[in-house]
Amino acid sequence: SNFKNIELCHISKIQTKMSEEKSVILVTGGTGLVGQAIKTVIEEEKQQQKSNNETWIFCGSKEADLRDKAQTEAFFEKHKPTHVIHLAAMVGGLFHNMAHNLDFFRENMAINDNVLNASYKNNVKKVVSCLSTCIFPDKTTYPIDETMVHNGPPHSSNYGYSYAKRMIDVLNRGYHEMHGCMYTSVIPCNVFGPHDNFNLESSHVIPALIRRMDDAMQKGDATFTVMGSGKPLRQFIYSLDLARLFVWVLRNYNSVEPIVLSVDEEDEVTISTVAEMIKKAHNYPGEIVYDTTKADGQYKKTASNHKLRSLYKDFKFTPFETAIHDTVAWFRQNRDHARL
Ligand code: NAP
Ligand code: GFB
Repeated sequence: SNFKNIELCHISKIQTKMSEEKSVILVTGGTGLVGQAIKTVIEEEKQQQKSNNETWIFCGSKEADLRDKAQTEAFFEKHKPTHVIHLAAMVGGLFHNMAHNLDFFRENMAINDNVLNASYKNNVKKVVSCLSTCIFPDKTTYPIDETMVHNGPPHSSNYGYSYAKRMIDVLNRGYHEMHGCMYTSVIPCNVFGPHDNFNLESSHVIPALIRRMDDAMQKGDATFTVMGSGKPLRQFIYSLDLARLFVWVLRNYNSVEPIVLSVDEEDEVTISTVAEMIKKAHNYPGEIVYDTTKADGQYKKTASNHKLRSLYKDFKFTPFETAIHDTVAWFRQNRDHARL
């Protein structure tokens, strides 16, 4: 209980502090699924006149290729952010990771080292970076929690991405210990929503199923193939819910220790359940079949959100079926300029 008191009193002090001073918040990876959701949430705040003296900058690789140290430093010197939400990464689903583990490791190692070093050199007050529940040890007890990040090797399918992400936590500790920096990280479960990546080679399961079922509807296919057995279990968070939690972490959470941002353990669903929900949302008349020659990946990676719930008690997640419906609707309305 005294942990909570210390954290909460610390939280309230920081909250008033940030809102009084002028802040420039840089969102790296601002053009992606999570970045665009944060943009939507911030724009909603501005409409409700909750806007305080915060300037938000959302950048993608066109503004600066963050794998390149010189471009990263020039970009930070130009914008002089006081706070950074660091999302930029090479990101992909199971099959993309399996095919490119070395690239996932090298690209993300370069991006992460450049962004945190440029933040330090520009006296950024706080950086919130992004890990993932898929980077935890493959052999583990459940539920997984924040203390278990380094307790053993990750699943073989995405070791490149996983080790690069774990090094963010190592860098955060190093900058905090050596220079007193407030660099922290969040650990989301699987994310989905508008502006997702719907490309068939690199996408995650939900955007892949949404896009492929829309193709099947247009072609009038009598069957639809889900890869793998459909048995693996996942927790899915709607991107707009994650965005609200990210903004809360930026303004209120001040510990170097990572914090899991996930739906509850009991909200875990099978891939089959997801496929059936997407079928319902598309109103697809055909039959779902499973191609078990394709990999299942990790069977489960059940994470506990107990720490989040103890610090942010009344947060309400969007019901999963509603979020799926809204994402299918968004895709069908925006297919012609979505990332295919
Ligand atoms: P995304 O939609 O693929 O967006 C990736 C973002 O990173 C884009 O804005 C992209 O810019 C930018 N980026 C990639 N390479 C870059 C480079 N070399 N230089 C500068 N920017 C670069 O990914 P996302 O799903 O929003 O992921 C955001 C964060 O959440 C990532 O750190 C990811 O690891 C984490 N995460 C995602 C999930 C999930 O299920 N999606 C789950 C857990 C954690 P361009 O648009 O210019 O390419
Ligand atoms: O989202 P996903 O690709 O990645 O989900 P992970 C993979 C699961 O969905 C496997 C099944 O069980 C697949 O067999 N699946 C069914 C499909 N049909 C499809 C399809 O058309 N496309 C895809 N992609 N999957 C990732 C990590 O694991 O989790 C990444 O590899 C990342 O590093 C991400 O962190 C959050 O959830 O298995």
